[in-house]
Amino acid sequence: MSREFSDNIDSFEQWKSDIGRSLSRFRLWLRRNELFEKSIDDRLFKLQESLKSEYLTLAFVGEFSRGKTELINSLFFAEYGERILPSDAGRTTMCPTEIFYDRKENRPYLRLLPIETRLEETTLSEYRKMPSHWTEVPLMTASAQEMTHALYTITQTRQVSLEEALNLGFEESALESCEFDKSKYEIPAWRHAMVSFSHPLLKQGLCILDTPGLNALGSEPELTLKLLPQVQAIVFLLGADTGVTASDMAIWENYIQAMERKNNLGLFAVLNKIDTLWDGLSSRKKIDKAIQRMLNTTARQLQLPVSQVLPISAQKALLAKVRGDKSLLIKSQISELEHLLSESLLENKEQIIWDSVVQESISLVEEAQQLLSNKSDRIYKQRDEFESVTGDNDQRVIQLIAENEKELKIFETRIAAIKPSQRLLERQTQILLATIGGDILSKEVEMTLEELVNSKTTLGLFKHMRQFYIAINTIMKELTREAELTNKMAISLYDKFSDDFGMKLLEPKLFPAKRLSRDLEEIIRGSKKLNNSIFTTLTEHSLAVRRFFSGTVSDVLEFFKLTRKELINWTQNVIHPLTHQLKVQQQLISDHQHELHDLSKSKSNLEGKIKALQHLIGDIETEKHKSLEIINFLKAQKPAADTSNIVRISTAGRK
Ligand SMILES: Nc1nc2c(ncn2[C@@H]2O[C@H](COP(=O)(O)OP(=O)(O)O)[C@@H](O)[C@H]2O)c(=O)[nH]1
Ligand SMILES: [Mg+2]
Repeated sequence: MSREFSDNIDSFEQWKSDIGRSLSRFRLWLRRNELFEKSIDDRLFKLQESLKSEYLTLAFVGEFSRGKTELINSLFFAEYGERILPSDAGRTTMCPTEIFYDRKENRPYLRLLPIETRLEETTLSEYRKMPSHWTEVPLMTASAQEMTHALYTITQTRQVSLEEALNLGFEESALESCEFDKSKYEIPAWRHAMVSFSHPLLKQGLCILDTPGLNALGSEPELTLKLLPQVQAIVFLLGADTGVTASDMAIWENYIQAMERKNNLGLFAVLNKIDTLWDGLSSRKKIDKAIQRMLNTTARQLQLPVSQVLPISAQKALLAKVRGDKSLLIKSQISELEHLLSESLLENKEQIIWDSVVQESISLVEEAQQLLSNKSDRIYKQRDEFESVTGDNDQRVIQLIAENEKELKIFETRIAAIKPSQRLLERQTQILLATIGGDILSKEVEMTLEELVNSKTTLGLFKHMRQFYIAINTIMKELTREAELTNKMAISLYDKFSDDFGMKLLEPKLFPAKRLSRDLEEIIRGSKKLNNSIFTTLTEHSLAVRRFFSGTVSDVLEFFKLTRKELINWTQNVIHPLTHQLKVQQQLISDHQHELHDLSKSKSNLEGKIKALQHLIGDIETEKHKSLEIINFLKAQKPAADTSNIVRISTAGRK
């Protein structure tokens, strides 16, 4: 891929490590200021880890033989000097392939999941966690030839009877009988492939997803429902040699437009193989006109603005790169695509990291800053008290001791008074937990699974699945209602606290019931949308439908499991800033009391005590300033909102 792309990836890595470093700085800051708390430190550590583990995924989607694999070769692997990934394969041969660098295993491998696993109800995500079910092929990355040879195994096929092929989820119309034994059919030997090797871009977190055509998309709902929605960008390929065919349209309408509402997704429509329009006899102008005509037609059919369909020749681009032929490279028009990809991929990813990591980090720093600021208010007051003690005014010291004692008492009673409200809040979150508790859910899920297993017809399967959606929806509504109540309680607890103690506090972090409910809707909506397309293409394959539904069920279960975790976390964290503030303040007052008693014995050290507090104030001001720097730095990491040159999926279908 172009220099620009790797430069951009470099700056993305830089961006992430800058954020990571400022989180480290903040963790040190907390320790230095005696604000270290294990729960907060753990959270920060997790945020740092998630920064490191983020993959950037780019998927190539389209009907078979549009040149997806060839394009991947020319974009990423041209420096090997040959076709690393097999891109001259026949129609049924390629399985979905993920190419990435496995940081944990830290070694190259090719893992292949046998096609027979389709007979099991185990989902692809579950298989991912079970390496022993995959066949492993060694990868010798030092030699291009060895690599090519090893990767060729991805295209292996098997010969099976018609019945076996149908059982495995293949459609009869899509099958080809074998050349020598007409009673047998040729099917791909593998269901999924994972390639890990240490290419510079992959090492930086790029993951490439190569998908086969419509048939495989149709029989692997998990691919379309799970893998595709997670990617940062999709390149949708069409061929200039075929134009937009009915099956191209089926993929576009059923799978790509289905993700219409997804934000932060870069989508590119590419018209590949424009070299088939270059004929030696026509003038350049004539050829350009022909390409333009084709682009117009394609754009109309996809309902995209014509500027969003890019003409390229993947094959000639690969050739040009291997041979170092500059004029051919220009003719292949690959650079425009490279430019768009490098921009949108990173920009989308930055937005996601900003939303999920940086915003939370900022609020943690702000919370700590608030604490320090209340601490310094208290110390200013104590310094002023010392300064009001002049000469040998014993009376003043006695008065201060009495006032301080009173304040300490008030603190203690108020801490005690906050306990009941805290318990009330805890009880309310128990109610919340119960609404999404394991019991209620497992009853629902068990019922659904049983019905899924017992359903005689695919129609029955769909009916039960609809009932499941309704039941889950009811549970979520209940959760949202209870969560509103809980949030109100948290707000009033905070109000009471700042009134009672006369301290400034940040707003409590509310339980994000609305966001969670949106996330669940997203799962259900995706599932329903796919329902419709599976319903029309896959009615025969009840196993695929079953696997798909049990996939939805396990997604929903996983969602509620995470929600429960989030709720428990929230309960602990919402009270935490309050109790933490109280502890810090209480400590300050009781230290001050010691000092005052000291003064009542001898005032010889008054100057020294004032100086010490003055010093402390100076230190705190410096530290406050440092926390402000961290906040400002993090805020400045907000990705630019300019996305004008990215084909947003939300514009697809609505010109
Ligand atoms: N003429 C021409 N052929 C191409 C181009 N890109 C790919 N092909 C050929 O189209 C066939 C299918 O390519 P492949 O990458 O395997 O398609 P996929 O099934 O979409 O991955 C192969 O024979 C390629 O060499 C191109 O830009 N021009
Ligand atoms: Mg391919």
